[in-house]
Amino acid sequence: MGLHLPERKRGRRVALLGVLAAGAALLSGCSTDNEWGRFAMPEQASEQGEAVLSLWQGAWIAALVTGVVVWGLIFYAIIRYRRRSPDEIPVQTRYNLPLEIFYTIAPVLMVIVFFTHTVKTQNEVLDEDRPVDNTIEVVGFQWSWIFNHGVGERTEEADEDLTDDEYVYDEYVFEAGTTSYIPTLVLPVDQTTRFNLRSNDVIHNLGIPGFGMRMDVIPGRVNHYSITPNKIGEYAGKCYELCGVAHSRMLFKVKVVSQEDYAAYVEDLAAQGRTLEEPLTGNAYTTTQAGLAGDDSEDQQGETE
Ligand SMILES: [Cu+2]
Repeated sequence: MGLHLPERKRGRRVALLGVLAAGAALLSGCSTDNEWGRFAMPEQASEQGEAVLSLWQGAWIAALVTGVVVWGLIFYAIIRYRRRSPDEIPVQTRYNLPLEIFYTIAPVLMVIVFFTHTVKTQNEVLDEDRPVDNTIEVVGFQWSWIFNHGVGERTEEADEDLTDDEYVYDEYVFEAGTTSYIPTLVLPVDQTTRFNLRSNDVIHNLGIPGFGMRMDVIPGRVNHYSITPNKIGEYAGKCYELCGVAHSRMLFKVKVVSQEDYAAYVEDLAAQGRTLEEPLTGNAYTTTQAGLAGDDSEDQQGETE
């Protein structure tokens, strides 16, 4: 080891104080009301999104404090130990056990802290025991979305091992998009809505930045997550998994409305005759509803598989 330590402790103390002051300034400027305080994450409109935002902010603050310490030490060493004469040879130091122990333990501690907070937030966001008020059967297909809102009697609770043909409501009303029509996902405020995610073709990903959530939509299995929106408003959503030539058109609008407006919306869909006993799936939709039957993308898909 060619390390040499500062000879005077005073300089180190000054550097440490500077780091603490910078950290304190950062923390005090951290608010969720502005983009800087959110570290560029969009404003969050759900309970789950707020948990994700806190993790994001904490991770940034920890990383910045670490960065300030490292940058501070680098510049301190550059200036304090610069070469002063052409023939100067620095003090040659071998081994520094306390320092070596420190820089082994410190990164391990950092990893433990990041890991613990990530797992904690993940468990909170993906909590299976949170009571579900509504279920929406989501189908991602090349290249849009279908949202089947469960209505009528709820026969059972969807469990963790949801299978592909298990539906908990006896009726569904649907909103469906096409590559040229962007569908709207309407959600009631302050209620927990569970998304059961299905795909008939390739992997898609249902993501809503305003809720801080996204999840893969994988053919042959049912992924799911729940969201409790807590702010009425309009948000954007899209497919986050490159899924084919019109992937970029897999957009959808998200509208969080009052519970009364949500009930009215669902009734309106029913009044339009968009009621089915089983949720509309991508295949049924592409062949019967959207007039995409002539689209040869399905055939190409079949050939490449
Ligand atoms: Cu997609």
